[in-house]
Amino acid sequence: MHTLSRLLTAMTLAIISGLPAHAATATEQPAQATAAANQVDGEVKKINPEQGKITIKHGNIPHLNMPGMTMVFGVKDATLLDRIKPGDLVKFTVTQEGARLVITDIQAVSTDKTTAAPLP
Ligand SMILES: [Cu+2]
Repeated sequence: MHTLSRLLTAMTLAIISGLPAHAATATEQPAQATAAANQVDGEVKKINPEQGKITIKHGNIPHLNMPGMTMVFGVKDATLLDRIKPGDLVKFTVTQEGARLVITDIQAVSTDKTTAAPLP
């Protein structure tokens, strides 16, 4: 009986610890020296210059182990937000600083969505 409940506890813990996939992979992934060279495709959804934040529908980010999704990023320098506007298709560079994902560079590639590859 004791053995069974201990086994169940261990299994439950294993399941729980595997749940927050996005957060877990973000913190467990070691920083890579090549991160700065990895450009990510995205579409600007929202810009918040006051808080230095930007919402991007981004494509796959292999070096952060992240599939495509819409999420909020911080920016290294608020002036990066001056060159883009919501609706822009962009290429950006993102690195991990502690628990935060920070965009260190971003540029609009085209506002013509018909010629761009569709995001997942
Ligand atoms: Cu994401």
